[in-house]
Amino acid sequence: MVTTSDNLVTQQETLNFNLASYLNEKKQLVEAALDRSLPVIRPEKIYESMRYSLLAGGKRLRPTLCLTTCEMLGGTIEMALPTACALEMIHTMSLIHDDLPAMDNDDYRRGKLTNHKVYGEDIAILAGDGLLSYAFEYAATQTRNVDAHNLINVLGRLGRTVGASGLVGGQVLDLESEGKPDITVDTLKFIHTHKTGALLETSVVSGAILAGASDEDVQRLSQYAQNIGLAFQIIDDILDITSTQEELGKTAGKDLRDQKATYPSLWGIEESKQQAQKLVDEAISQLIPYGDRAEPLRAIANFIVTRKN
Ligand code: GRG
Repeated sequence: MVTTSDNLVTQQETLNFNLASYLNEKKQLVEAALDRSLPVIRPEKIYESMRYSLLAGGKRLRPTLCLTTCEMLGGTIEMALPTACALEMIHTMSLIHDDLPAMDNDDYRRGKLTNHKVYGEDIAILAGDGLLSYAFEYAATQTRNVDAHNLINVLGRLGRTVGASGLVGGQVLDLESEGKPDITVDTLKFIHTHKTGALLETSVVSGAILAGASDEDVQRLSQYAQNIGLAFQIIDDILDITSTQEELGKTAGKDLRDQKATYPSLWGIEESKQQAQKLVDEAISQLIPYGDRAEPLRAIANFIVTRKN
């Protein structure tokens, strides 16, 4: 499978900031923390199943956004790492459940067989449940040197993000929209701001809150994140059409097969690319007050539209 950022070095050289090595460094940090976070104990099968998906790779974009934002605002990695891991646990559980036969029904994820293909549907459902509850336990018990009010704020936002007003709500509307390729752009936007955008937004905003950000900063960075969240999904829809299974690590061409309305099906590929670029430009404009310190968030926004998987 193509790794996160192989195609970025040339582009980022112009900015004198090497995003590829920045992303790799953060990814390694997060993967080591995730590995430590979840030892195998009795009953082994459930822990093995949780670890199978949690340590299966992926870009680790959500934890990276959390760490990067926290550092940009003067916080430390240590302050944000437990929440960064929790975000990845939640993201991974949503992928496990999304891949189930009752949902999107996919056999491959992150270049490997999906969790239910290896462990069975019963254990896959429970692995998702286990990761979801552990995410909250882990962030609540492992966070250090953060004001308690700020941590509670983050935990509350995480809850809202996964529930019916976030991922669950977006997924329900997505399921209801299957086989209806004529849904409106408004409905599509609702699905994706909830299913995909909400967790990306919470990743950025939680990093800010852990660092003790002002309301104004939270507002501004939330705007940045909403824009990159939608751009991320538009590009995801395009990649589903233009990439191979090998590049994506999951089945390609699924949206067409499942008769799903997507941004390219409503707008065409070129217009979709332009809209994604517009959203990224808008996101980057929110970072002006942070000057050079925002270079990683700027580069990540650009990466969203140039990524290949
Ligand atoms: C959250 C309680 C709870 C239930 C889950 C199944 C479900 C409800 C929601 C679906 C959420 C979902 C799978 C959204 C898709 C988001 C998306 C674009 C995933 C791909 O993200 P990448 O490209 O993946 O960052 P990697 O593998 O790189 O981490």
